Amino acid sequence: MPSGIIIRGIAGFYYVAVKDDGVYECRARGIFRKKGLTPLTGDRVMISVTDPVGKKGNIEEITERSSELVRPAVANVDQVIAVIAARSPDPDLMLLDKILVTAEAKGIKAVVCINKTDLDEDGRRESLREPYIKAGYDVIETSHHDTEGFSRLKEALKGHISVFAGQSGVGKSTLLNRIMDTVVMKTGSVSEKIERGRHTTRHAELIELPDGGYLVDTPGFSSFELTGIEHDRLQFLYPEFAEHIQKCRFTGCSHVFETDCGVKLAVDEGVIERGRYARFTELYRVLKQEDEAKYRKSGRKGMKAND
Ligand SMILES: Nc1nc2c(ncn2[C@@H]2O[C@H](COP(=O)(O)OP(=O)(O)OP(=O)(O)O)[C@@H](O)[C@H]2O)c(=O)[nH]1
Ligand SMILES: [Mg+2]
Ligand SMILES: [Zn+2]
Repeated sequence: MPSGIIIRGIAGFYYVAVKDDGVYECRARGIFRKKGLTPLTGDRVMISVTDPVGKKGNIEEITERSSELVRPAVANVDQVIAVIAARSPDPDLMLLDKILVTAEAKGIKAVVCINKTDLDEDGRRESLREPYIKAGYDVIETSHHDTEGFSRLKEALKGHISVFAGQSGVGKSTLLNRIMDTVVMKTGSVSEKIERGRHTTRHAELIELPDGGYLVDTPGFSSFELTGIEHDRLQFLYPEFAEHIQKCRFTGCSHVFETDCGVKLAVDEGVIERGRYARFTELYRVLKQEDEAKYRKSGRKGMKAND
């Protein structure tokens, strides 16, 4: 039975790329629906061919997913490229951190890409870059004129299933088109997008890259909520906190309310960047409130202090 990967799903049809044999238009077997399982773009599947000439078939089996993203709805992504622009639009670092936290929570490698460096006249990219390098992320700087950063990006994409994520207008689709050397995705100026009131990029699709690997371009978002992450867990999704947590005086330290905190000390010493930490505390408070609301709803009382 041929195996392949779902590169696109539209209205109940799944397009399955089979190595050296092109793309099959497939239906999913009813058995998946009964199991409450919906095939996702990115799923590795086994298909039975019903029409070899017209390239049609049925999805018979879905291989267990290594990851599952909701926005975009894609399975088996193993790398998130979080794209920000040095300028136009101004970087939304809270959004960037939420993307990174989400990737960490799902065990997906994350890379930061600072695009539009050609617009960076006052060296802003340096202060953008530093906190994330300190945090242990690979940071790649690009612009549509640059070649060095662009080759680093292509190298980073090789062999992975990656997604581009980030604000609208940072240049994700422009980067993808340049990688593919053709217009795969529509691009547009920020003002055009606002005028039309919609994004240029729509449904999730795996684009097979010339050097191997797949890339999913996603429509930019202006807001993005962390879901399914408990406030206690947030600290573990900041890689740069790890070595300082053990220096906290109190067990179960939240690194927000306590004194003698290893994380706070590292912030004061400049080892952890203050902005990253400030956004952590902001996210922590939001998640804590949500968790407390959930507890109240489920009728459980008496959460411990700092819990
Ligand atoms: N100056 C400059 N402009 C760029 C660069 N890359 C892209 N642009 C422009 O930025 C605008 C937005 O680019 P897109 O590629 O559509 O941005 P996007 O991130 O795909 O946006 P969404 O699909 O809405 O999320 C376009 O007008 C591009 O020409 C760059 O490196 N430098
Ligand atoms: Mg786009
Ligand atoms: Zn602490």
